[in-house]
Amino acid sequence: MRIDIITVLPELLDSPLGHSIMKRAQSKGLLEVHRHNLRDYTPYKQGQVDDYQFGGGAGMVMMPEPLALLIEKLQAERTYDEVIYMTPDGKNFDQKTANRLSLKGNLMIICGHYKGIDERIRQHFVTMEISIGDYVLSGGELAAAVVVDAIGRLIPGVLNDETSALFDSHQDGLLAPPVYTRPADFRGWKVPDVLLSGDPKKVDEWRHEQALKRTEERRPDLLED
Ligand code: 6GU
Repeated sequence: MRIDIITVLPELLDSPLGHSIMKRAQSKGLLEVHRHNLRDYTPYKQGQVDDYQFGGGAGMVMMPEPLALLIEKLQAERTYDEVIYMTPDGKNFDQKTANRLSLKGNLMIICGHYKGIDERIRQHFVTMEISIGDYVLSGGELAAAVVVDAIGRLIPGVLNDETSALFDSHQDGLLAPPVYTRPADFRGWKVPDVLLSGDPKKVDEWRHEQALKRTEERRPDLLED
């Protein structure tokens, strides 16, 4: 999978995408992330990419011209399955969306700043708008990093058995059960006996019960559908 990210702050994406599973996905050649600095594509002086909003009011808006030039340059090079705009008024991102996007070949992600991007870019180029939750971030970059991480780890071959996504919270619509490691007795706090029983069927049953219990207690909304 190839992901092209349009941003005015490419450095903000270095660290989140440069370690651990995201690093491995890229060095294995299963994921390519290309960042493009919007300022390199502006026809305006001094790298200007934003301007005052028509109608007045506080806050700058990202101008359509630099975005259109960069989006069209990328679209001339390959076909994109989705052109995604990261915005707090987008559709809430969830595991189902991550699963679906992980099967795509080419994605473009546009990170907004300030008051956002000119509406005409959303109407004419963007095919999907994503929010990562009901709060406001300073820009779309950290949200884009979240989305790329969630998608990237699902690309076939990225995770091995040990890190398998199959038992993640949300993957089966339930929260994950509790986990324990050595020692079996830490300060008198004991690991549940069933996990030491060596009986895989009992362990599976216990984990499923615990997942259900956790979901009922913490996220009953997940059990509604
Ligand atoms: Cl995608 N962008 C920004 N700026 N804030 C957000 C968001 C995105 N998702 C939640 N808050």
